[in-house]
Amino acid sequence: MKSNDIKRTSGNTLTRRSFVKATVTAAMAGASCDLSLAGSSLSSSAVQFSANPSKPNIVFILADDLGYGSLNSYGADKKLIRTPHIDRIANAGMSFTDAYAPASICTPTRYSFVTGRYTWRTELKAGVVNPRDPLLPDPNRATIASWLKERGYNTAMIGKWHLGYGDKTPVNLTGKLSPGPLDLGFTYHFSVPQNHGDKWGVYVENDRVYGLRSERLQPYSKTFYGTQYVGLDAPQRVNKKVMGDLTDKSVEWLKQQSREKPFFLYYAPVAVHHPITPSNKMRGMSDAGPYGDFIQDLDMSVGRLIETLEYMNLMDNTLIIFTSDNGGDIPGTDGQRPEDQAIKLGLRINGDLRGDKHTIYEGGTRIPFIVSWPGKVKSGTVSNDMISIMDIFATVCEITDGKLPDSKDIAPDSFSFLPSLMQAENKHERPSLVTSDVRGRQALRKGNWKYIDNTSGQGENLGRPQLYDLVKDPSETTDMYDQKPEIAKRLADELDRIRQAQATR
Ligand SMILES: [Ca+2]
Repeated sequence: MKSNDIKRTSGNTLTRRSFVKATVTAAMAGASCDLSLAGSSLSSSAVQFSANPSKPNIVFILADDLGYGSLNSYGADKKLIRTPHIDRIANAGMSFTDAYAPASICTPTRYSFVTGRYTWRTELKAGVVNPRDPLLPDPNRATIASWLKERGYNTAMIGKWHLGYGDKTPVNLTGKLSPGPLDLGFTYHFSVPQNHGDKWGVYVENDRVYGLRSERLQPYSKTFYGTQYVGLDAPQRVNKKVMGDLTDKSVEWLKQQSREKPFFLYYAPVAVHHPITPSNKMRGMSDAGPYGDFIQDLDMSVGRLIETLEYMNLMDNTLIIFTSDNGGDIPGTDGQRPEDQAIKLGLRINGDLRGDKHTIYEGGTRIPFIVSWPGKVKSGTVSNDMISIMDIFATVCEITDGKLPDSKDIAPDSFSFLPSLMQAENKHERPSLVTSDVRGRQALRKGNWKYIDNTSGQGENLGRPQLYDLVKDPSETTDMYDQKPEIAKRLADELDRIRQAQATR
């Protein structure tokens, strides 16, 4: 990392430097800049930029359960896994050290991305949308897709959805799956409806099960999760081919785009969520077992999207964001799972962070977050600014309109990080951020501090609150709650205020 990348960031960054160094910078330092993406000019301030709204193409890639330490550019050992395509985006753009998923599980992160709103403001206070639950986002609420569609974008959601379909429980799987993504502003949709290996066992295209032949249901064998497949009369997904299928669909959709009309692709690959099913092509290619192979499948998919954009000469006007919906999963039950094998081989799935998917600790919610935008975002840079996946909506609003929406009903909890991308002098950073876990327990990060409330989404007491200094103690080893009661109180009060409010931006 270049020293000026540290200096330009604010206040407490020097104290964070050692932690950053251990992760993001390790791979950055050795990065070459022989990239067609590289080379850029900088706007001196966000204000200047905001006066010139633009409509870049936007490709948002949301990996599933990819941990903070699972890319070479975030410190993963190249002797174990290789992620050249994702690293290439990092080398060409900006990597964030302090980016967060809104929650340590799938659905809340995906809801917050689409709406720019905390999921716990809805009826879903904990857990995820189940396979036959209705659509979680309200079609009357603006989404990032409806926002962009109104501004002339072609919009597509391809990949894992996990936000439900229809308006009743249980949803009729053989009927019209509406309301759904098409009612939220996406003009094309092709999905794994719930999870990799889910009991639907099929794909959804737009508002129907893909290739549905009849209403016949013939349940058969068991999924990875132990439940029976529904047995829909439609082409069944083959797990090790799903990454390839979703990428094929994305490439196909990109090939229909042109320079005449901007586009927004929300691509949600199923890797590296269990079941761990690397493709035949990637099997055995990593040195971290099948889990490493599956990470490399993810990388290969990203490479295919980049290649397509390049062949179509669309790269120069395309903003790419790559991140993960929550931290890596460390099952740790019998030690036989591919994730466990990868850890035994030396892969530090979540880097130095404590905890994993489902938990309230940093390993559950802090995620790799990389943005490239040729000519706008300076290549090979690192930012320590605290941002959230939930902030993409407001950032996109500022890019397209030069300002945030007047109505706080739109993206109510979303803060634009465009000033961070532009390395602006006067940044309006988000003041604090709430994260949550599988049980709906919440934490508030503010500056160096993280307060864990330890009340579940249903109001159940899960233990006493905790307090960590994430700068001095990024691995959350020492609870400071007793030593710093006044800080704990201040953060607890702020968390209460955020819960009571309808919007925070
Ligand atoms: Ca996930």
